[in-house]
Amino acid sequence: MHPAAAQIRAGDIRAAARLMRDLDDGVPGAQDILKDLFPFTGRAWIIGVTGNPGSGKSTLVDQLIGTFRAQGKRVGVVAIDPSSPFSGGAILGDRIRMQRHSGDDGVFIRSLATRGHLGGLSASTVDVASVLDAMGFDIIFIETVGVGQDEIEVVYAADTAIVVCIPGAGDDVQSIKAGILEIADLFVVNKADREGAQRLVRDLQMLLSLAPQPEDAWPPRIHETVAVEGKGVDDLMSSLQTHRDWIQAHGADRRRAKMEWRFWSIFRRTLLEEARVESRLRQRMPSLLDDLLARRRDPHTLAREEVRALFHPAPRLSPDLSEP
Ligand SMILES: Nc1nc2c(ncn2[C@@H]2O[C@H](COP(=O)(O)OP(=O)(O)O)[C@@H](O)[C@H]2O)c(=O)[nH]1
Ligand SMILES: [Mg+2]
Repeated sequence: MHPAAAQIRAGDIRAAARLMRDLDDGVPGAQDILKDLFPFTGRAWIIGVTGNPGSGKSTLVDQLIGTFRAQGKRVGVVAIDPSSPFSGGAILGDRIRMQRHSGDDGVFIRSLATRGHLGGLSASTVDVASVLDAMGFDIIFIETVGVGQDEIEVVYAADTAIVVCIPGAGDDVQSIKAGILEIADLFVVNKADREGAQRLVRDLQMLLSLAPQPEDAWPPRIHETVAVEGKGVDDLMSSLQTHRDWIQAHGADRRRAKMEWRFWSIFRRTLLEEARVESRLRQRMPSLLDDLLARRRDPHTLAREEVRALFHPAPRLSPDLSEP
């Protein structure tokens, strides 16, 4: 076993934090450590929480951490906020919000900077969660801002997916993205102390009834909460447990689908990385861009040619064969 993997298995938080940072940064070699940890993963309950910025995800997670800790569970949190990779504002915010758990070694909170472009966000987030999984954390929250497809996919990687909505202008049912309805196991209408919460619940119920589920599927539930006051958190918690029981009884197909999703996500990233190196595209990019901007070539044809060239490199004729 890689020494760092052994340290992490032994509960070394610093070694774990270092590996998570390296995974997030795409440092070569980090995946070798993860490889040794992988056999010890698959035990944690991964709960994805997504929703618009400011909807109260961190506040809610903070409440749920408290409840899980009261049950003696160890809890990890991976928080991602693509809106603030530079300012670090949200990262600081999350730290402060969850500060009451900062002295608790049964809680580990990690904010990712989401430098992972090239479709790397989803893959590296799940990898980071795997580190916590291998360390024996019972519950792992993945908090993402529900802005792009990638963030939605991160939630798809979870065992249980919570989508947080709030009443009020700009965050009503119309703004609930296609794709999110399908992935949500539990809807939370947070800030239920505000006007319009009940209407939002009714709208969600209607939307769900319009999208008929297969008979054997989990019927998504809707909960109202006031996360700042802890209101509704107990009910949400009991639905979470019910969902957990449900996936343990009926979740085999789902686990397969998620593993397949994870594989393709890594495959896509690996392919892009390899292609970038192999084709030396980076070096050739300036002249390619000149051609594209001058409309001498079009990006579709160019991309296809580059991909074809990777798989079918032009045979290099040896000098004596090429001469007649
Ligand atoms: N009125 C009200 N405010 C809330 C509630 N939950 C969270 N907030 C506030 O909403 C703001 C954003 O919360 P935060 O948890 O950081 O949202 P996130 O960006 O989704 O993680 C904070 O100022 C919270 O105190 C709630 O139920 N009611
Ligand atoms: Mg947050």
